[in-house]
Amino acid sequence: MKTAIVTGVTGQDGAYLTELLLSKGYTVYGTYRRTSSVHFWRIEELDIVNHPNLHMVEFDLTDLSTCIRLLQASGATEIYNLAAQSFVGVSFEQPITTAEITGVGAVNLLEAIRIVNPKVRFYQASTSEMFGKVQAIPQIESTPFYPRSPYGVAKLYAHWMTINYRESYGIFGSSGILFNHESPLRGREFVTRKITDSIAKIKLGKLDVLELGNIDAKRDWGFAKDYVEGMWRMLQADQPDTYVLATNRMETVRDFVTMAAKAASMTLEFRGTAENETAVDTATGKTVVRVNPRFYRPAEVELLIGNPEKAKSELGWEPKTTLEELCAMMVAADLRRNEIGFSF
Ligand code: NDP
Ligand code: GDR
Repeated sequence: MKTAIVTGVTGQDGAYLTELLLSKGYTVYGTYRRTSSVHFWRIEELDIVNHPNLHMVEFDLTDLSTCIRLLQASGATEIYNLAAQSFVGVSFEQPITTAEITGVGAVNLLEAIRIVNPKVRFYQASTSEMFGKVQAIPQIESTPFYPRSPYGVAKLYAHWMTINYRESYGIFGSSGILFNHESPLRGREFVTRKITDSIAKIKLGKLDVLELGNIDAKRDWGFAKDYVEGMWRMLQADQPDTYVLATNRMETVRDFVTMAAKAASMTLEFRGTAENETAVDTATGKTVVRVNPRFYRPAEVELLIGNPEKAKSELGWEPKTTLEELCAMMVAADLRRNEIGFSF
């Protein structure tokens, strides 16, 4: 039976990937950061926190010695590097921390592999944010990069270092350029979950207004559980490579708000433009959504849409969940949580 390291097991993808690997019989070393309060809610929700084959280990990606010792102690043959400062908005406020974790952190793991066991297979969580100011529609593996945030720049460094270690040392380093993927386990700072959680609160009378930034932004949103399957497939392939995982469909943030409201049996009417735009609940006449420029970013990625044809033909990977299904699943989960006062 195989052993894998999943960095960032407390995050959305870490939780789903660990669930998948455990179901395949893997032993998993899931890494988390020491914090003053425990934050295992995702692996608790998936009911895997006490799984006998899951070993939770304290770890920080910025500490090379920890990376080396983790590789030595675990005997893992696969590493999925999902740990990152992953919030684009925060990366403008904390560019150096973001570079250290999201950029250099990946190289700590690559160095550990080079030192301890160059046969270990490595997955790097790259991102559509590397395309940034897009140079082609839809984006594919060969589309030129143009990152628009400190996060995107840090991820691009880690992406190229993964390719460089592949070419320089023959390390099996694969990079998944994943477009936005969401789920009921998404952090509430990201726009889809912010919307589904807020719509649930508005529906239950616990919130008056949802404030958002650029609702004209367009994204290609898929379901995280579908995407972790693609990560695993990349490390089972014969050769390391780079793959786009996406749905090839894009919608605006405004469309996602409308969809979430519909899933909560609400109909919204948008009025005004730009920073004066609002949405009214047609049943009550109340304003329930408002644009607040406070949430605008210094530089924005206006649109992203990916073509996952290469992953389909070479890995047999395809997204299975529609955006409507995903949105309804998230709204249902947030209605349930808010009814019982769940606050993560
Ligand atoms: P999350 O933000 O939910 O999870 C990030 C994880 O990284 C958390 O477990 C976090 O731990 C951990 N982490 C942060 N800093 C460190 C550190 N210094 N040392 C060790 N662990 C650390 O992200 P997602 O699950 O959504 O994404 C997983 C990966 O995929 C990330 O690298 C992200 O950038 C990338 N990605 C995500 C996409 C998406 O749409 N979700 C799309 C493309 C790429 P803690 O809980 O302690 O903060
Ligand atoms: P993103 O996701 O930046 O694409 O990064 P996010 O959900 O934060 O933003 C998506 C788009 O929505 C716009 N937006 C808002 N965003 C947030 N968070 N809050 C708001 O109130 C709001 N209003 C409008 C944003 O400006 C943006 O255009 C995510 C992360 O998971 C990254 O780690 C990952 O690499 C990329 O997806 C692919």
